[in-house]
Amino acid sequence: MNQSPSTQYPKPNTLHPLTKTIIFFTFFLLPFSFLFADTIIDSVYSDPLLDGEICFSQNLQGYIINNWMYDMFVGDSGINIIDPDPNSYIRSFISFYLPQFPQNYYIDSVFVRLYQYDSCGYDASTGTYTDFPVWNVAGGDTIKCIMSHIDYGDELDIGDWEKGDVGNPYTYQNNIGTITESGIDGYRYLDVTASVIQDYELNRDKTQYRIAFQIDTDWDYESDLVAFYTSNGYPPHDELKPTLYLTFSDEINSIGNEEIQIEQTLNIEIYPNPSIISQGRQTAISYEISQNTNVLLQIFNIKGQLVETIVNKKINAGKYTAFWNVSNHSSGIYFYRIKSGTQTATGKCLLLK
Ligand SMILES: [Ca+2]
Ligand SMILES: [Ca+2]
Ligand SMILES: [Ca+2]
Repeated sequence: MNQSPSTQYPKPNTLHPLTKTIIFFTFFLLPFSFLFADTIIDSVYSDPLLDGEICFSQNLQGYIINNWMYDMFVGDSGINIIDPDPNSYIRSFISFYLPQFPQNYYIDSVFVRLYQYDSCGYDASTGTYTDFPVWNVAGGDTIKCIMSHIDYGDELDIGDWEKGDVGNPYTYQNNIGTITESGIDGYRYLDVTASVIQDYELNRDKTQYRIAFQIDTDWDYESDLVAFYTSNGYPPHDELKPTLYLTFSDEINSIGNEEIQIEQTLNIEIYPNPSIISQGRQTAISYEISQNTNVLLQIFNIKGQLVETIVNKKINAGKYTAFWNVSNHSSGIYFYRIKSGTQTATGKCLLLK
């Protein structure tokens, strides 16, 4: 089986340029010594042979496998797409070959990125079309498109339809997260760190997912769909292809929340968090202090060099939001450190341009 297109380990400043600026901030706080850890970032496209979808056809009362396509549909077809095959419903599958694990490194974070280029939905209660699926069924207010962590092997076959369902032995974990709940076209991200760690531990060469709605069809004879691009060559833009972003660190304390030991006394929130896209060129760091004090908020690069001081002043107790304009900064790992009196908290972000 072919190896995925990119398995080398570019340093952050050589990461493939992307058209948008995206920032991930980790939820957890890290010891400041982590600033001096060595970090590897790898980006891997999904495997074109394993991108695809399975449609359950109402007319045939059987399954149709579609791969080698340039899109992945999730939802139901209604009568608009496959006439006269009403309400056939579709689940999509995606697969990434995992790069060789770099020696003496540990997984820091892994994100899946998909590009959602279309969606449509019909609201039977109002008789109107929207740009996102509408499920007029009991519980239909839940229109999240979810991903499950599965093993569907080296090819997509009809036996994979239920991989992702509770109780299927090839389902590692159903509903690992929401990949989209919006009709807005654009990138979608999901933190799959735990899933990829599990795949490495099982000596799997792939990390695989099923994408589905929690409701297969609403039987309103209208299409309710969301569509993502695959790796199959159209459109020919790498930045639109499904991509897995992996970061490895040589510091063991970068793995997972439970191994992080730090006295967390400041209340800090970061926007966007890892599952939200930063559409603009600045990001917000919110913090709350309980007493009047000096606050120092600074950004550092991977070498531990000061990049920018965001806040340095005495402020009253309360909740504040500081903004970091990233338009002049290159791709890579950055760290923020906030000091309030004797208290210090440190976090990490991944900037992709
Ligand atoms: Ca509908
Ligand atoms: Ca299979
Ligand atoms: Ca429908």
